[in-house]
Amino acid sequence: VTRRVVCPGSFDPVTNGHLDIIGRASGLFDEVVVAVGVNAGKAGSLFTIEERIDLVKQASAEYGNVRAEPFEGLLVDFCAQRGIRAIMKGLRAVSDYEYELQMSHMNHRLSGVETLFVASNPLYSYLSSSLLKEVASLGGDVSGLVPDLVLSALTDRLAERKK
Ligand code: COD
Repeated sequence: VTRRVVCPGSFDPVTNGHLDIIGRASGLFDEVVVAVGVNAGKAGSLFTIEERIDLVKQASAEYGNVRAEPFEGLLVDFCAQRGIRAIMKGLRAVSDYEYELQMSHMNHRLSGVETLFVASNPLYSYLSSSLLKEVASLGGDVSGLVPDLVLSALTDRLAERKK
């Protein structure tokens, strides 16, 4: 059997924190499907769904067993449509835990899908896409927190927005 796992999120844009989890999933499973939320809760994303998927694809190309797909609606439906029985999530801090635990119970109740939690790499445990965007938009140096290709996409997009 091919063991597959889903790593879901908004990825607006993908950071080294996300990539740490994706890379670890890639080592544990035969295939990783990164599910990029079309709406994913947050109003006004900086990158379009196509751009977010493209950045994930490029940044995770080196792993060889990672693909990225858009998703809309319930995550459990995305998993069920593909016959995938596990979701992998990173836990950064206690603040992530409550909401993640709540979602994992709900998802399990809805479809029986299992959620696997891995402890975030301490190098990136304070990192979120929203904080990254805030710091970058105010002129802070975010190099080292995202891959170079994401850094240049971010720099370009923020410059366009200023015009
Ligand atoms: N280090 C390690 N892991 C990280 C880091 C970091 N620095 N940053 C993020 N992560 C991991 C976390 O596991 C996180 O959950 C994931 O990456 C994605 O992060 P984001 O911020 O891109 O995505 P979110 O939190 O906005 O994504 C939320 C979902 C889209 C997964 C969620 O809302 C969802 O499943 N929605 C679909 C609708 C649905 O099914 N709802 C019912 C849920 S019970």
